[in-house]
Amino acid sequence: MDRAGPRVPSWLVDYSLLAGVALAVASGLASLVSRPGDAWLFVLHGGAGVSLVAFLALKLWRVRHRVRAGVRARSGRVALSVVLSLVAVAALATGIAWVLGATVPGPWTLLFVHASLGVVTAVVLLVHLRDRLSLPARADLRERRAALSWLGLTAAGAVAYRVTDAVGTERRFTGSRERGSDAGNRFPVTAWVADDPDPVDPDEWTLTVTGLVEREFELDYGSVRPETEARALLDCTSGWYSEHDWQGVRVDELLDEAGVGENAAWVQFRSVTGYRWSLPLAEAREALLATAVDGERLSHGHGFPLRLVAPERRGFQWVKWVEEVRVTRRRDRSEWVAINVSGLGE
Ligand SMILES: Nc1nc2c(c(=O)[nH]1)N[C@H]1C(S)=C(S)[C@@H](COP(=O)(O)O)O[C@H]1N2
Ligand SMILES: [Mo]
Repeated sequence: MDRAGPRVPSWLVDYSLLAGVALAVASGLASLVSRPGDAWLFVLHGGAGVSLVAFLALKLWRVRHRVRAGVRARSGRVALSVVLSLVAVAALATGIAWVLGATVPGPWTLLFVHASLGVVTAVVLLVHLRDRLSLPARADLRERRAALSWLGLTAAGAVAYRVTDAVGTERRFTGSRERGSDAGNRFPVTAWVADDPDPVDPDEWTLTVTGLVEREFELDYGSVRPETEARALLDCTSGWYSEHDWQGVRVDELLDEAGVGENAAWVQFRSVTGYRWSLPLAEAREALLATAVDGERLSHGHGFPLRLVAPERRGFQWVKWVEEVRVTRRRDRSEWVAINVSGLGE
């Protein structure tokens, strides 16, 4: 085995890589549903990512001869390892580039590309791992110099993380950059996956309040009274945020008019497209169904005639083109599917 560089035994490098990828992927996925108290998730994610750079560099350096031999012998296992290295390096590079302020042309943000590569890395790693990880020999564990080298590598990762964080462009703790705040409808229009309905005709549209309520009712566009204003920040998981004054009707008022039933615990907001999301009852009461932003009527792209404003929730939960408010007893798990398939095949 090549012993150049830090004296960390190779099994410890492997376990560190495994732990780093597991942490990075878990914190990355969890960050998609993050709330304001979750800043630590992003620190963990960045720290795991940057530490991976050091361990991955060491590993690739040590296996370089084996890889070269494997490529010459056309080994399938080595081919998989090469693919794994490429996607892992690409995932790390796109993540760091995003923090440093880079962008890519095309329909996807660099942050989205990074997240996709991260998920692919985890999947390829699982395949790569079948028959590879071996348990460490006892003697290895007692080697003090190895432990110190390991700490050194990890610390180098932490320092590198602080540096990239400090030189990066201005971002929220979620990594998102500001776009079009306080400028009415002039902020990005985004679909979670494929939702792109035809404009909703306000003369044919109604809002229904239904489910576990005493008096189900239906409003037409003219009967929606946008008398409340709320300042709230929309933070899309694709990497931008925008803060506005939203005008609309408080969900609270609609629920009081309908009379919430005894076992009610959730309120679901359903789009004309089938896209839907629920908030716990108490939180839903505080939410707004907006007809306007910064005093401008909502544009079609932003959800006209009515969109949910769910402060402190990530953007994908701010359902657009809402036509139904449904009070329920249990969380509807199918909404996780609905957000991913609505609009597909249209
Ligand atoms: N019906 C519906 N609502 C939706 C989406 C969608 O695809 N369909 N996308 C969500 C996502 S991912 C975000 S970030 C915000 C974006 O709102 P905007 O397009 O007004 O900026 O809307 C959310 N509401
Ligand atoms: Mo989003």
